[in-house]
Amino acid sequence: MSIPKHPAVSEWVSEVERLTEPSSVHWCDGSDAESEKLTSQMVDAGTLIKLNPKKYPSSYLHRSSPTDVSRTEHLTFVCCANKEDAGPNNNWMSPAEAKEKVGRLFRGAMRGRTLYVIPYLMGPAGSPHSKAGVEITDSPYVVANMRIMTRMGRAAAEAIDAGGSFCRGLHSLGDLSPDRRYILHFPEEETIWSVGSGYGGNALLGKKCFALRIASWLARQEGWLAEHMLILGLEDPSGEVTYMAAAFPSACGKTNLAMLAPPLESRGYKVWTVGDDIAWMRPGPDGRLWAVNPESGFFGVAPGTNLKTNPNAMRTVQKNSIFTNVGLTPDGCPWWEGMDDPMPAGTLDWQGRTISGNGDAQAAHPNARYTAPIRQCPSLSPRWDDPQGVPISAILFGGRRARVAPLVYQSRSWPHGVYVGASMASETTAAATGKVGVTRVDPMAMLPFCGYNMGDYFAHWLSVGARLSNPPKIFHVNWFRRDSDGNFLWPGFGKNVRVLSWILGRVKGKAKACETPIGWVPDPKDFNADGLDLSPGAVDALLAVRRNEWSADLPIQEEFFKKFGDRFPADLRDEHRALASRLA
Ligand code: SAT
Ligand code: MN
Repeated sequence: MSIPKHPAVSEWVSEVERLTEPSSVHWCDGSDAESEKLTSQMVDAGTLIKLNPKKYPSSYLHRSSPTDVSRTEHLTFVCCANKEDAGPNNNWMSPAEAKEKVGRLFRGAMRGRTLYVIPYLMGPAGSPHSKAGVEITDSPYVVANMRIMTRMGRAAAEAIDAGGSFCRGLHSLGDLSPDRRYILHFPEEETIWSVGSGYGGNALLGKKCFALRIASWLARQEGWLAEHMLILGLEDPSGEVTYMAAAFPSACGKTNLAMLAPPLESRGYKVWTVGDDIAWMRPGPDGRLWAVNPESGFFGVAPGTNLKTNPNAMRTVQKNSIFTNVGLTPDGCPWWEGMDDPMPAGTLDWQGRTISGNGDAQAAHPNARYTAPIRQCPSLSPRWDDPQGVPISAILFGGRRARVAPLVYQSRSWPHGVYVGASMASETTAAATGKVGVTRVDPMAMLPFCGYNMGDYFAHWLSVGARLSNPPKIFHVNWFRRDSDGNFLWPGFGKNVRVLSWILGRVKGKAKACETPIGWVPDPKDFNADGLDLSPGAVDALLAVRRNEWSADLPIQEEFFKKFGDRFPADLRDEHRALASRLA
């Protein structure tokens, strides 16, 4: 059966029906026939525009409401009984207040609309890592995206019926007004309420809401990690594959790294994609950390993606994909800034307007997205769906930083690595509403996604490490360092394989490194920069550890850590002090 029979599901659906008063109810089975029917209804309603079937078969464009284009962190809340448990990293509302205030917005919200019930599974079928959810939504666009991003249908129904436990996600578009928009998490009830937005991270409740915020809460109780990380396998010239997980904030290149196509001069290395956004990782009986990708699709940033920066993504989105807020060419193809060919005349912008000739008009919104099935990725790892997951040998933390952080360095130990993750900083991007380019501390790239007090989260990281006899080595990378004229020092993209291969060398105990106050950095003399066409002195500048810059960063970290009071682990305070004294 493709639809769960467990009474807990039908009872909850009835309850939501009484609250939201839809005109009809549709239980999604995830079938092709269902998808075709829903899609053609959306085309008729104008929610989707069919793209050129020769160039982009079975693919569609969706234009969102202009004020609903990214995550809204200020409208996102954790609603647990005790405010301290949500921590200073989350907005908090008491569960009673939240239900009263936002319950009102759900009352009658689905009048004249269809209520869709989406049973879904996060993670491979039959995996001890996996968890089930049910999302109720009045948005067929959400159904179409969830069908790509999660496992809908039989695997989900079986998991729900077998266990009877599932994450409840209630979503309504409401009136799409930011004034009546709330993304609420009730971790103690494994429940999500989202109203007033149709945007990915706010509305595809399996993704950030369940797989990160609720899952991180569960993971702490159950002894595992739910992380904002890509997972890749790096195959070396001998054919051996080593798995790495990497955390970068939204729109900082996780998808590009996960699908990295090494250039010819790196012959012999190959990257296999396991996931591009979320990793669920747990200690295995062998003392290693094992990871699965809970998702089954990509919700990637379109602008800047092209055959040079990410050829695998370009091939992945060639069919069965949904494009949101990109431009539309006169021959019915998606177009965004940074695509390989120049914008064809007559292209419409992301709101369907003709583009004026003055040259600064944007065709795509900077946070325009594609939703595409992972199975279409040419670099897809044969183990992406392995119920056991893959063993992680290296964890990378990375920010977008013009200064301070070198291209790559290795932490001194697991606790020091946790400190490196906890203190990482990055410049903000268009993935969230607000100012772009502001540097903020974003620990493990989880600041918007950790569903509980980050002081406890850091302690949990330390305790997971203590349970691993063979923990991954922890690194920090920064592709975004600039020279004094503001130019990027590092070419990035495919060339990042140079950094991955140094990391692999460290994992295998083969690559040389220099000890610095912040950790182990490649020796500029033996860092392979041949053929990269870097400016003179770039390697030294990329790898430099400038004590004055680092010392200036310490008070910023300290101020951030202070917010967590007693919940901030003493071991990390010690790491902070030790770094300060190494820098002095
Ligand atoms: O949150 S989304 O899934 O919409 C994308 C992101 O910001 O990482
Ligand atoms: Mn993300």
